[in-house]
Amino acid sequence: MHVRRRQQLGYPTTFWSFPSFFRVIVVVMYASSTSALRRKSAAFVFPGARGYIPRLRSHSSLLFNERRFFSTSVSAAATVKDSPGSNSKKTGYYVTTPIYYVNDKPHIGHAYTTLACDVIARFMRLDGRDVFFLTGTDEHGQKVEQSAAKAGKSPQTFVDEVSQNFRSLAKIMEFTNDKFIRTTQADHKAAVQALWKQLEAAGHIYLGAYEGWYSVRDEAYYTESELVDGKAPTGAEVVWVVKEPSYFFKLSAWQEPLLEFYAAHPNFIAPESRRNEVISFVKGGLKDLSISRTTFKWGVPVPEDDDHVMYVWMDALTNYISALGYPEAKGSSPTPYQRFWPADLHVVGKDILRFHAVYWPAFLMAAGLAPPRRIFAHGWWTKDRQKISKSLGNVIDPVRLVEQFGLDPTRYFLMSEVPFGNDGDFSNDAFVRRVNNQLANELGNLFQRSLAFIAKNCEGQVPEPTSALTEADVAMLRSARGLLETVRPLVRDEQALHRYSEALNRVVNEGNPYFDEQAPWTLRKTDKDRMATVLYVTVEALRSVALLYQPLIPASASKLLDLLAVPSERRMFADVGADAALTPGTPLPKPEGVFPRVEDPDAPKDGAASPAKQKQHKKTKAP
Ligand code: ME8
Repeated sequence: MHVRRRQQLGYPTTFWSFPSFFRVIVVVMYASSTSALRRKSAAFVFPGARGYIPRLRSHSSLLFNERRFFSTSVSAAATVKDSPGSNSKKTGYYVTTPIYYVNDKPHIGHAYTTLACDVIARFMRLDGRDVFFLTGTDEHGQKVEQSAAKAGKSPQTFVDEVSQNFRSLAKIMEFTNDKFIRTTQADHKAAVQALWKQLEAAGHIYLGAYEGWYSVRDEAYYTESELVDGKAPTGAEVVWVVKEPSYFFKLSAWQEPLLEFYAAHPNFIAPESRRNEVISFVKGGLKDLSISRTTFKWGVPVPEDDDHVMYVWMDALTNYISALGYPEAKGSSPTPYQRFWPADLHVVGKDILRFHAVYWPAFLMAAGLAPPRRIFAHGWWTKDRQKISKSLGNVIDPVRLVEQFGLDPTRYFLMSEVPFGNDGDFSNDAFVRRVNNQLANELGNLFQRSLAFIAKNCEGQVPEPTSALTEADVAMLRSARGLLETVRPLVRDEQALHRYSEALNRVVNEGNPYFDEQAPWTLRKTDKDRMATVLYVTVEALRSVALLYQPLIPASASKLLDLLAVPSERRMFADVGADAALTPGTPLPKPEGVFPRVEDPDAPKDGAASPAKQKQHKKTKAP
């Protein structure tokens, strides 16, 4: 049989792309499955619909077989992980943001990184993983000390106030971090000192003297050859540090081990271009790293030498393990450290990749601890192609964005506008276009018109699909139910967050023409059974799509699932498939719009602003 003919008959074409010996095995497996199983397969499409089984068997068993392929590949993939320093006791999934300096209030860049981690954390939780999501604030160092002095406050009072802005942002943006760490906490300081002692005991720290360039803004040392026109390569001012006593970490000894580590763990640094940059930096030669200062006091004291405070990056990087209770006492049940370390993913901006991909694994390996599994460095947001900075007056305040446009539109825009890893330029125009095109015109529209039609013509209940499925129906359902298999590797393995939202959009954008072509408004007059089937397929496909939109636009996706009467206990990704399909006859709430169009507040006004917009935005804001 030709593939085309097979398609017409509704066979899954993926099946025919397997080698023939494999197809034989599958057919034998299928033939040996009991009739009870086949009955169950029909129930996957329309659960509780025993009466439909004889008529729907061919299509539903097809979907059932497909599902078995999926579940096999998922469980295999879930157990195979790229795991530098793999810890066999580890059960959880650990994702972190950088901890942010508290020299100023948060801007769009900080919101962006934490949002990306929030989407990943929500995704992994819905996918059944035991997740720990960490964010927090980096409160020591010269930069913070200087900002406090400028504000006329003691460093502690200053950091308490500014850190609170980051916590408030997390509330406003509905971030689901499990912990918010502050480096001024006593337990964190104790952990940093413990790591120092561990490194010292292993012979990796020595006392010397530092002389050279330092940038307070970057909290980084630079060599003469790295300077560009007398400034740091980042454009930050540098100051000459007059020879002062300093402890050093023997970073030079880690050049070869690091290169070997990168070679053995090709997924450790992403994206690929950044990985290459790090490798060539390390190949260029590593110098020992000054890890203490004596000319200011706002830091963690060096154990047994409190003339020195520790280099703020050594202090800050340790947050990823201090937050898990390092150095914990051994217990019988797994401690947070045992459950979650090594981290599955550190998400950082490209500006701080070197600290995470070079210094951090070197510190850990020297202390005999496992390095993290992966570091993803995302790109930079600019405004009108210029760096965002207070002095240029072009800072974008994420709280204001949420107030102007609503939370979910803001989350959606930030996660889908720019390929994750690339730089992006912010504009209200791009915001309005993207959100209106995809959320209002495509997703919102398909929901609204299918549910409004059902409310009018099916007594406001999930319709009963009483006619056999056509090829178009099967294709629509398969696209929606196959989504999880498409997006899981994009989020979990590649952090291609823009491709994740693109994949969801593709299915929605397939749903609108499906609905148009099937034209239930015509079927209402000619074939009511077929009309009900088309409506059922549409809302059942939308159910899978809405489940998968949850990490990106949580409040709106939850509203969509409410409109489909999906019970709260059936909203995990395990429910995306036919097992949890909508039950015909379930009463549906009165349909209402979920995605009002957004407007550019800076655009010239040509009429009244939509009051619906204001209403929606209020609803999606955090309490
Ligand atoms: O570097 N675009 O803190 P930080 C995108 N405390 N992301 C941006 C951005 C922009 N324009 N501006 C900032 C520190 N970010 C250290 C980290 S971690 C152990 C210590 C984001 O307040 C991005 O994630 O300067 C960047 O890496 C981070 O904020 C820098 O935050």
